[in-house]
Amino acid sequence: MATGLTLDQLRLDAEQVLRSNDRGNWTRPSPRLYPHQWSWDSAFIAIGWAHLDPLRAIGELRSLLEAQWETGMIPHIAFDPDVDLSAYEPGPNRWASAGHAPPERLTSAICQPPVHAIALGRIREITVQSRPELVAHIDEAIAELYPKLERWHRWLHEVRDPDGTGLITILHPWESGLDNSPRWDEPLNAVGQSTACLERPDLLEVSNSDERPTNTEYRRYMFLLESLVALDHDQSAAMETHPFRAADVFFSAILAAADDALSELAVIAHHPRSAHSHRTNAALIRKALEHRWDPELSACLDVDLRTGEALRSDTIATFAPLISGCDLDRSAILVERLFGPSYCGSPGLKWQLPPSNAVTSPSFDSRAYWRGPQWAPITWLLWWGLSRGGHGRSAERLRTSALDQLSAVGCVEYVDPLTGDGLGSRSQSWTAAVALDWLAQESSK
Ligand code: 9WN
Repeated sequence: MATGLTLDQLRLDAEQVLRSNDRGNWTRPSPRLYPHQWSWDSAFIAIGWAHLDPLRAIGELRSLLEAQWETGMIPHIAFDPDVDLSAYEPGPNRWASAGHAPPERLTSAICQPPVHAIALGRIREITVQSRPELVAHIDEAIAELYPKLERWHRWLHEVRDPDGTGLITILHPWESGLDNSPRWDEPLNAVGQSTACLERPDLLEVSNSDERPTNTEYRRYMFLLESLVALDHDQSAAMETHPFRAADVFFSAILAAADDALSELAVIAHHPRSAHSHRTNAALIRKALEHRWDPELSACLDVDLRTGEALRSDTIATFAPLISGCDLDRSAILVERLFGPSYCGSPGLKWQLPPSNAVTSPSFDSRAYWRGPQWAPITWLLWWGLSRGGHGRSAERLRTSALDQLSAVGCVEYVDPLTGDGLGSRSQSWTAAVALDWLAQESSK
């Protein structure tokens, strides 16, 4: 593991991580733990590639979109048929997605947060700054990819929010990307457990199984997968009857920011009249997030759609409005909370970076995956949201602390906020990608 790197060494290290996980036109999230293509990982990874090779960055998104379903959904995993399929579970056979996935493609059957349009916009920005001679090529690629991203967003708005509430429903904690976050404890505990043989190749790759979700959580994840397979992935049926349905504020906030990004891409892609509808969609989500605000907790709360109850946890999802964009009063409260004692300002933290769960929360566990550790792509989303919202100084605080941490621990998957230990995979592509993006800001200062 890299320790005590200078920023120049970190840049080389991050580049090496991307290059060693490169599979030609897509990138593994990590060499062994995640050997296939993951949806939101690829979006972050594309931002990293943009600093090395903008056309390769486009290739990353293009290859992911080749796995897009006819419906518009981008599956959360596009499986690599050349990898031994027992290397990652659940593999393609469990998802039974043939007939839905594009012909000859092996995919999962759920989705992940829609960071893709944000990534495409960022690739263009980076190219304008660093390789202006390539901007025309990027714009051609935007014209090619925009219709696919438009279908993806339309699917989310129409299928996962059929009543136009402004909040997107997720059908599996894996769709949130923050898998075993305490946000989902209550609805997940109400879900049955699969009795199928449980394969956990992931536990062979991490030094301590406590850093990964538990077997009970996995049995529930598998139960949900089996429920979706039993419906042959019929989304409208799942939206009525599936045993896990939650309105996800963090996912929705990312979609709002991505709708804004898509409105700018629409203009470049010669669809200027669509720009307005993307902005309208973003505004609808922002309004819905306002209604999800809990003044007592000063947090934006998810909803368990099976009970209609708010999910009262204090996790990183609290800060969803900083990503979607919100008014000044709300952002001032959230910035104060972000740097306050439950999050970055907790006195015990090694680096002042947001833990995935409030340090003051009873469910906080500094080593357990999404129940406490710090994750670089999440810090990146907050950094990007703060910069976009005009909170430049706060954004800069996150960026400099993140670079301090990365220089000390390298491009690991997640970090124990108390000890500063790097956890999970040692060569995580999205960590390397956001490191390259933050380092580029350093050189342009
Ligand atoms: C399940 C690849 C993915 C990330 C997720 C992260 C983890 C998978 C797993 O790894 O999830 O999708 O096997 O635990 O939670 O956010 O996209 O890096």
